[in-house]
Amino acid sequence: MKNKLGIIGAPITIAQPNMGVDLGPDAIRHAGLSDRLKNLNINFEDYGNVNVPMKGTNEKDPKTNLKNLKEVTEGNKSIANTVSDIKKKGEFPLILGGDHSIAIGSISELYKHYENLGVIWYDAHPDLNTADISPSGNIHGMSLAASIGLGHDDLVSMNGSSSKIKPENVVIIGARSIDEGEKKIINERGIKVYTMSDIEKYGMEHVINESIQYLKERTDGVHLSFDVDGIDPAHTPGTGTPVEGGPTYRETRYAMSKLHDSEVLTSIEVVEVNPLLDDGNQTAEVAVDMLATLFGEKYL
Ligand code: EXY
Ligand code: MN
Ligand code: MN
Ligand code: MN
Repeated sequence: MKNKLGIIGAPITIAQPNMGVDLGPDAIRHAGLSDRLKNLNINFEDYGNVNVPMKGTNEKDPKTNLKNLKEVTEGNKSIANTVSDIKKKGEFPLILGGDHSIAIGSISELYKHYENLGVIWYDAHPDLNTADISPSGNIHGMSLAASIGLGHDDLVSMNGSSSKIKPENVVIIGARSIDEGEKKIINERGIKVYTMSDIEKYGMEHVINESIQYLKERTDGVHLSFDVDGIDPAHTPGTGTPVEGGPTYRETRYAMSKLHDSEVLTSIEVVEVNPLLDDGNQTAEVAVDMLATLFGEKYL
């Protein structure tokens, strides 16, 4: 990897209802991220955790059908500002979540640095809900929608214009829990989705190679938004919305190794690690294995 890695923790927790996902950044650090990076001779600086609002409720605001909109928006603006500082230093952003709403803040800054920023969304869920179709009002299920310009204006127009990521520059991998409204958006907007059934049918090698090729042809940067619930919960049980029947640890690590070798990635975030729901610190340890692989660690 050419440039220095700039690491931040983004401990937003109130875009989803479980206690504990704010501990995700420190669980990942505790799982030995820095030692693995040092062993890879990666030059990095860890800037600690962004200060974000922690207090929220599990109540939907009847006016917006959203939970904690003001606080989630405020927290994501701080994340966007911190990502901007990292980009100004010419460093490679690595953002440790926190729930998946942090992608609203990270992408609202990252897109400014590219003509056509691509996004790989490794996740059991597409996170394409908006306030009027969401079954929960949890904003962590709306972060990709906001990034392609769909949803509440506070989320969509955060930190700049409303059209940040073009739908055709998105690839979702591992989806296996898709709400009706999200299916409609995927079809209407022509978003490329490899569901778990596609992975079973074609194999992970085909899926990741095709995804890399697809994005190489149409983008000048690629952001990896990695939700640990994208992996089968047998390997990453410490997360708030696990969905059975996901890609294995090995399939995922293989995909990460191909992403490393392709050198297409220009930023990475890892989200939804919740140590309070975990078996020991297993989920953060798996996240660190995936990050080490993304930065060049080889394995048998
Ligand atoms: N689709 C469901 C919702 O919108 O509430 C569940 C979303 C889970 C989102 C996690 C971050 O991936
Ligand atoms: Mn390398
Ligand atoms: Mn997600
Ligand atoms: Mn998910």
